[in-house]
Amino acid sequence: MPETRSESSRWIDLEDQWSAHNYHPLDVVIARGEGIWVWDVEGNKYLDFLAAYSALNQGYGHPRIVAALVEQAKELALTSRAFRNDKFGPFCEKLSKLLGYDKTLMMNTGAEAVETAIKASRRWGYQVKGVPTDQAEIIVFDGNFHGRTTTIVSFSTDEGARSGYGPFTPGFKIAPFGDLEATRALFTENTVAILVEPIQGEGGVIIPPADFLPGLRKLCDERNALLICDEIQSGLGRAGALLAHTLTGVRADGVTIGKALSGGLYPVSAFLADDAVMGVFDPGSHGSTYGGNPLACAVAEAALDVIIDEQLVEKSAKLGKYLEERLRAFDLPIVKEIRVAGLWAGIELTPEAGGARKVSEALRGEGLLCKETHVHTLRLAPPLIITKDELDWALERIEKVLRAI
Ligand code: IF1
Repeated sequence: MPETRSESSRWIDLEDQWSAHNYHPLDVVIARGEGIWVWDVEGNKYLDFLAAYSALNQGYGHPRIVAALVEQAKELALTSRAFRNDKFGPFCEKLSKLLGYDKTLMMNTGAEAVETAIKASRRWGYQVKGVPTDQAEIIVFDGNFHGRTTTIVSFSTDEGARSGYGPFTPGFKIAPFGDLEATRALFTENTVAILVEPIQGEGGVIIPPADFLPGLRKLCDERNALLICDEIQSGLGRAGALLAHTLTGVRADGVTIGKALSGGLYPVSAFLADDAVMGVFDPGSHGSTYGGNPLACAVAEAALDVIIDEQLVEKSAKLGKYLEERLRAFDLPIVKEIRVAGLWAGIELTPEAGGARKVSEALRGEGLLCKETHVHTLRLAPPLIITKDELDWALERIEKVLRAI
């Protein structure tokens, strides 16, 4: 056995020597993925319960998405937006119609989609609402995670994500997540938008009160501001809907999506809004070399087709209810709170449990990969293609490990 251990440590040593230490990953060296399963360099098999933070809602190496990637790569991968191509327009139409907005602006990473939403909101504020130049304010929420650019971490409340990166971008106000009155109190005549995750992922699957998003919608309508929902993690089926915020009967003025938009094959993200907002962009005012390239569009088209054709949204909603039922039946003293939306769960442990990292480590030993967040919360987010039997297999191990803590 010592020989096979050296397999993993060889990779770990290389990573530690040659990569920046900007993560603290589990010491599992994955070599192959298929569906909900991955295999490490030693041949050990694991069920992935993180799904690359919901980028893998369709599972690893989905054949339809891989085929689309391979076929398109042979034809045409990147033209830049200096020219037109035969994939971009049709995909923008598909995505806009699927999510119900007039227009799409394609980017690559989630952070870029969020930056696009921030730029759109500020320009809308100046051009449409009439806010004095450079006075635009955007309300965000504590515990937010919208990416890691210097502007985005400017309004992060996570010291680990923002310390040492100043000077920070002004123009953001932070309200307590879920608190409508505190949000109302932060509004001024210069407020151009509210930027909110319908459910906070990194925060540990934090689900706001049922009246929160409808209340934000009402506030934005009353005070002439845009409601922007960041659905990069909560969207595309994870929370049991194409867009999680619509579960509360609300329609946002702008939406960011990413991650599962490409099924974990290629970085694709987008900002969607109606013409009244998207019209603030004119040629040369925003862009990206790879944004919306033909390969990205082909991959994302297949990724969306898989979500629709395999009814992953419905599956997430239905199996998510079963997941919640099973988790709540654990009834364990070390569990402080269980939060579930679709096939997305946060199990918050009591401080006495000593943190969720050891649970992630113990689960790895049971053949299940997942990740802790904010010290005490175990985050569960399997690919949405998981079957009930596979979910039972995972829940058996999760219960066993939690009972042993
Ligand atoms: C990491 C978690 C963190 C996101 C939402 C925008 C982005 C993300 C709601 C930016 C990205 C990723 C980033 C990754 C870990 C993961 C994550 F929430 F999913 F768990 F960090 F908080 N909006 N979330 O969740 O998208 O630019 O990364 O494509 O940075 O460690 P990106």
